[in-house]
Amino acid sequence: MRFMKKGIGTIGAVALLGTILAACGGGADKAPDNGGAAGGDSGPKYTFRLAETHPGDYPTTLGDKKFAELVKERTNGRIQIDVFPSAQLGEEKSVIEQVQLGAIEFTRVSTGALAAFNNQFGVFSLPYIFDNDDHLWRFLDSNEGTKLLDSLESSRMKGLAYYSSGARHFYATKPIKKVEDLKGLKIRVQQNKINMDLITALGASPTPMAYGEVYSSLQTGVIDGAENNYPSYYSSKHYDVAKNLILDQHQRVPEVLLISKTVWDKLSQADKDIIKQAALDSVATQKEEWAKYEKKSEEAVKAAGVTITEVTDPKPWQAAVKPVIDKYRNEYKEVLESIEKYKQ
Ligand code: BDP
Repeated sequence: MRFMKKGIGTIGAVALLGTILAACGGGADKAPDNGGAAGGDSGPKYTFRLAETHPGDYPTTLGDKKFAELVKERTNGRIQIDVFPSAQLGEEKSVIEQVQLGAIEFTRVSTGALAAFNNQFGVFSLPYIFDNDDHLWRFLDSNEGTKLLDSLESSRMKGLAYYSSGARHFYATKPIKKVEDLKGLKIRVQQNKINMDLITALGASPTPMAYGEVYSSLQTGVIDGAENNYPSYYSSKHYDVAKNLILDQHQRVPEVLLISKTVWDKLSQADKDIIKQAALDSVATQKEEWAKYEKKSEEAVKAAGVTITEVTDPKPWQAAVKPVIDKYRNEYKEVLESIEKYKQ
C-alpha cells in the first residue's frame, strides 16, 4: 500500500502484475530486477498450469510437455508450466470456460470443442473438406490458418499452435459395414451443433457428451457408438466395448495449444515471444509422436480383435453428409474457399 500512496513504480507495478497472475492461478514469487521486459532469465517468475484431457503418454501430452520444457529452458526455469494430463483439471468444455476466465492458464484442446466457443472453428467439424493430413496441414500452416488461430482472441483465448489429430472414424457396439448401418444408432459427438447435424444427416441420433463419459456410456448402452481417431479409440479403451470400427475418415479435427487471453495480456512482449515460439517448436515433436502412436494404436486394436472395415469408396458417405455442407456452405464460404485452394 505504501507504493500506492507514492504511485506505483516499476517494481511495484510488476509485483502487482504478479499478484494478479497469482490470483489467476499462476504464481509470481520473485520480484524482477528489470521490470520483466527482457524475457529470458530476467523477469517475473511464474508457475502456470496446462490442462490436457489425454493420458501422459498420448502424443498431444508429449507435445505439451515438450512445449513446457522449451519454455523452462529458454527462461532458465523462470516460467514453469505444469502439465496436468488425464482431464485432472476437468473435461474440455469446463477447462475452456476456466481458461477464458484466466483460472487455468494453458490448455490443449480439440477444435471440435472450441467450435462451441468460437463459431469459426466449426469449419473443422464439416465432413470431408480435407483430402488427407497433408492438405489439412497446408491449410493450417497458411496465412488463413494462422488468421483462424488468431481469431480465438475474440473468445478470450490466444491460440499458440495447431497439433495433429489425424482422421476420425465411426465405431459402435453393433456391426457397421456401410454408411446405412449407422441408421437408428445413438452416436456420441463432440459438443457442437455441426456434429449434431452430421449425425442426423446419417440417420442416427446424436448424443453430445464429454469425452470422459463415453466409455461407460458405451458399456451401459446409453449410446451405441462414437467416433474418433485411432489414438483416442485406443487410449480411451473404447475399443474394449465398441468392437466395430469403420475407417470412413469423415473429419480431420486438429488440436490447438492455447493460453488464456487474460494471462497473455499481462505478459511482457519478451515472454510472449518465448511462449509463442516454444509452442511452434513443439509441433515437430507432437507430429512425430502422433505418427508413432497412430501406428501403435492401429496395431493394438487389430490385435485386440476389433472388426475393422475399410471404406474403399467414400462417395456414399460424402453423399449422405452433403446436406451438412449445403447448410453451412455460406456461413463458412471464405474459409472453405481457402481450404479448397490448398488441395494441391
Ligand atoms: C480427441 C481429442 C480430444 C477430444 C476428444 C473428443 O484429442 O481433445 O476431447 O477427441 O472426442 O481426438 O472429445
